[in-house]
Amino acid sequence: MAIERTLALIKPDAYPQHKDAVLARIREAGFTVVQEKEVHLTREVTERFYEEHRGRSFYEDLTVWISSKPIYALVLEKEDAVKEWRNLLGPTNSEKARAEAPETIRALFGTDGSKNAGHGSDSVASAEREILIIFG
Ligand code: YYY
Ligand code: MG
Repeated sequence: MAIERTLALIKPDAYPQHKDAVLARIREAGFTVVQEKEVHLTREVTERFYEEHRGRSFYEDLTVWISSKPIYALVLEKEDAVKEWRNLLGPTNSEKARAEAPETIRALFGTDGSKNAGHGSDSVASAEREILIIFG
């Protein structure tokens, strides 16, 4: 395992109201916060961010929603950060998370199968791409 960086987003259903709770979990898990900021993404940037999902049934709703209001973005660093952050988030579907992983961020703060409180990069390569989009 190696020291990695990953991109975390606190999505509109969890930001700002659950920011402090999410940050507490990030600290408890031993991540270093390398960069952080509130950001209101444009629709265009959001579409680029999620371009792997272009054409899927949920793409429109997802990109409209993420660009609808400010969110909170963080670059997290830790050994095995990509996998560790996704483990903290839990399953993509918040209902599934509540059933299978009730202590996870999506279980606690997510809304449903689409609105799920947080984002985590799925690989080191994705993390590099996503960090560049959000932080330049
Ligand atoms: O990486 P992760 O966020 O866990 O899931 P993705 O498969 O990359 O999907 C991105 C985003 O899209 C997900 O967080 C919620 C939403 N979504 C959805 O609304 N409906 C689906 N069937 C799958 C994903
Ligand atoms: Mg993904």
